[in-house]
Amino acid sequence: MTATRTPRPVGEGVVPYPPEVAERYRAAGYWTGRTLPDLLDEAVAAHGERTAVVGTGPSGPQRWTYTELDARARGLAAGLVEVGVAPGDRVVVWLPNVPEYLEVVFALFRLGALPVFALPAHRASEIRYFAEHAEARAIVTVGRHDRFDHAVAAAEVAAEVPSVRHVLVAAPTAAPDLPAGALGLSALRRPPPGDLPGDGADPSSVAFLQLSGGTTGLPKLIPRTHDDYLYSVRASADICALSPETVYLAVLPAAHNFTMSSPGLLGVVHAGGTSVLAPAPDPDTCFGLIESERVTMAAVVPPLAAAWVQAAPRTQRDLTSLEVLQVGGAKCAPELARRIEPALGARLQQVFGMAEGLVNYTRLDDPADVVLHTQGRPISPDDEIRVVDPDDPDEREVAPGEVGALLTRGPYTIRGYYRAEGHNAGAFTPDGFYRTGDLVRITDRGDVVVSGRVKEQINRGGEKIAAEEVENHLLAHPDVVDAAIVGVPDDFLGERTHAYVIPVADREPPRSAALRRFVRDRGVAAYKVPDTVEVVEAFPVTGVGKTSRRALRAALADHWRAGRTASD
Ligand code: OOB
Repeated sequence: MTATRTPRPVGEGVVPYPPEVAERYRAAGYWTGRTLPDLLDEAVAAHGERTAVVGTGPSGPQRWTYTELDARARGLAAGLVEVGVAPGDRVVVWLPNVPEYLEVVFALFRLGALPVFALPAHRASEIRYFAEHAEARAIVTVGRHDRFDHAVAAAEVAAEVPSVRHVLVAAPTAAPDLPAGALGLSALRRPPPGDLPGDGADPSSVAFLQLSGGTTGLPKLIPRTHDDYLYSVRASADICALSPETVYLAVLPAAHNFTMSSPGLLGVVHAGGTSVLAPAPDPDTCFGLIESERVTMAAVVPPLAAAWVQAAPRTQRDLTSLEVLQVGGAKCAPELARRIEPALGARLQQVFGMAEGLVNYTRLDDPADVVLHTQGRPISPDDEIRVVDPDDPDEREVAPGEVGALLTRGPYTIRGYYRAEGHNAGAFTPDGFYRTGDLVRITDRGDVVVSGRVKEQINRGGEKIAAEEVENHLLAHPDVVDAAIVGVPDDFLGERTHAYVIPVADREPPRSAALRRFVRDRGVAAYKVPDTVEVVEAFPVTGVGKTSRRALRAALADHWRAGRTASD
């Protein structure tokens, strides 16, 4: 590992809520002055002997009560302190859905370190960027998972990023097969101590950095405070009627905002229920867990909901415990929405949220029409919503019920991305509204209907892809002079990616398979590799492209559609 230097404190890159606004949120009772470690303390006090988490980790199946989870988190926190992880340090958490995820995250909260959340699908290029941007002290990951050795990739990143001192691996206790310099988590577990440095954390401070889908070349990090996040967790748990009887199946990656807090794993901790971590999202795995753990609630993206609906009639598994299926992350088509309850015997709840803050839910007692055709309404009476004309430089509001761009501000929506001053100037209005990039209309009842997007992002079945990021990877190829990524309709995913690539003149043009492999080999998440690549001599549209990338992408998307219609 290269020489380390002292990372700057996290607060430096954070846009705070204006003091008078913060005061208002406190006075309204949204911000209660509690912290994420307090959340676990409260669960231990009220529900200590209830099962907190069930799942299969590197050391096999696990089932921990709240008391056990807390003891493990405290013990691990003590070990982390010993190796030098200190309050304020950032730690990249790159874990699949294993029970150790909750142990690690609460250990970091306990010692006042900040998780930087990564998705299991991320690869070295994303992890390197998060570690660099957050000046992370450590990376916590697993060994081989999903045919990929995360620990080896993490060790490579650690060798390149000066701030990173440790690679910590949730590995089998008996046979930890670790790259040089990495430490197994089991070697760090100590008897749980009493006090830990994070126990007295400032509730208005940043608790962790969450990941954004991204609209530009590099993904942004989202600083969330204890106060704002816990408000969204408590209010979500209430809206979704969580109780100690709730058994929540975490199907999507645990670190995603949907799985973590809508109401997700943390909502379950608040309610004293049980979280079951699904090792894979397929119907076989999940139906088996629904039956064996008597799961009452799960959260999925639309393509998974469709796969479950399709598999349900043939399953031998008993799914009768499932009461609610949350669907979100991408638009749930009404045709799919209608099939959920008949196929799965569970009520549908639509969730339209974003890691930056705002989350909307259809309510459990909403009429069928609202649940099928809208994405629900915001959590908080103080979520401010403006629907504005996307083409109006003054961002004037559209007439009630008309489609426009959604701007929002509220008690759990950030005021700026982390260390992103330039980007923030465009992503937020001067008075602190977040420009979501979503096109919506608001119904008479006040429910939100998502109808499209103005941001340069592709929503591939809930996985967000910034066109520019993928274009930059293609442009790194020596035989490529230009590239444009567009989203094209896909029956299963809603949308998939298509790349138009212009090769260097007078050379053998690269093949599409080779270009896809090139992007993958640069160490990016597989979902970002273009689904199809078309090598073209020039962009097959004229009169655009010189003005803006945005106009070019739009014209190319039209061109793709026109080609389909002509040949169908
Ligand atoms: C969730 O969070 P992110 O940060 O991965 O993505 C946010 C974006 C939204 O701005 C919107 O473009 C899209 O994902 N989106 C939806 C949607 N839910 C999210 N578009 C249409 N319909 C929906 N129901 O995706 C997320 C965070 C918390 C809870 C749920 C989802």
